[in-house]
Amino acid sequence: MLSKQIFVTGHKSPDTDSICTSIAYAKLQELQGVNAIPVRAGEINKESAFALQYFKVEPQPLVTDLYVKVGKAVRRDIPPLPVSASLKDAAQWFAAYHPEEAPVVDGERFVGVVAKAALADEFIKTVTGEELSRIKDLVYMPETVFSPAHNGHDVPKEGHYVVVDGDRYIGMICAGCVEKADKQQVMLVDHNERKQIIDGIEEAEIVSVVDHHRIGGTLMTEGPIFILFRPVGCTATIVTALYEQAGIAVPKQIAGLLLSAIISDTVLFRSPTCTEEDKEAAAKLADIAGVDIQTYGMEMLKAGANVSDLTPDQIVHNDMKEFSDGVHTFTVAQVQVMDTSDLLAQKNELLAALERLRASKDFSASFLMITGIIEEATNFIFAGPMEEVVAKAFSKDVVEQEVFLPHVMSRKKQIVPPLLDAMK
Ligand SMILES: [Mn+2]
Repeated sequence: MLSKQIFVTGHKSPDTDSICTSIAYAKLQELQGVNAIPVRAGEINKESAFALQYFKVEPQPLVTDLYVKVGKAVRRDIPPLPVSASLKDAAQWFAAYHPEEAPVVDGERFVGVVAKAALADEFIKTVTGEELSRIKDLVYMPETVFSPAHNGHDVPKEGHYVVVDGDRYIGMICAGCVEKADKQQVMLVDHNERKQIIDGIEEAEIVSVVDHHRIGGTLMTEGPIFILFRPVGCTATIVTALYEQAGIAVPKQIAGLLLSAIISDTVLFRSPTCTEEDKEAAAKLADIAGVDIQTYGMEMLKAGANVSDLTPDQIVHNDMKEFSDGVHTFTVAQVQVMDTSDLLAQKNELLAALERLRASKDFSASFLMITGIIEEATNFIFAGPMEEVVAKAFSKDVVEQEVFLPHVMSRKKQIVPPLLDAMK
């Protein structure tokens, strides 16, 4: 029998590293006999879409949360009563099963429930000599039914409830059934901060983390897990090394994806996060994939840098990550473009969109990095009362909610640490 399927996922608002490296890491697991599949915690951006298309790889399925679903916990061993059942059949049903209400079907179709109390009344009638009801006279629609897609944690603590798919009876659910259900196992790549992990992770089981970011917040697990953090420019570089370590040749398409991730995260080796190992891995991967790094790299970055059809609201959500120091919760989004002038021309609209984003979840601030790939610099704009923090973080005067930061391209290395430091 196949072991339980494990998900491999990157962070919310996935970037090319999260999309491509989760596919590559799931493939490595699969080649080692582990039943793993890649999933994604959000929409695929243009750059990642370009890479997937170029190397002819299907995008992985979207999984927006890992809450235990009713469909996974439903008891299918509780049969329904046919509407033609006798009172005796119903009595036997209640003798065999615990619920206070028995589900009733007409053929495949769920038609309602009959209550144990109503049945008891019928047996009183047998003593008083009144005419007995038939099951169909006792059936009523319950107030609460669940579908397989419902979240299990919504099932009330007491009682059993009918689960229907459309009007078809599936089984019954109880809070205890949900607790006993198998947890989805998940391998995280390219992130570890609580706020960036797919929703519902508290009802799932993290089995490994492979990452190249700061350790942020409280990642707690029930058992010991595999963890690999390395300060390199891209998770793909770590995964490339894991293929080598396992003595497994990187498949051609996978090499293309891993290369794309490295190009993306290091902005074609321009980012200060880029290490020699990233460059070496990229050279090897380009060889396997059969592409020229510079030519392919610029083509891919350009595909991602085309933000001309995005609205200001979409731009301020682009590649957005949420951070918290326990007091302040804030977001930092980033757009990387060949030329920043078009975006800077709509700065007022972007600031208004940032304020909408900030107010929507009452964030302390919402930041946007407008990064010029050719210029190798970032215009950093924000909404929220953070003038002093930003001025202190970057030793710059804030002018109209903006600072210009030459040589700054990396959120993780050049933006988030000084911000967190200045917030102390
Ligand atoms: Mn990354």
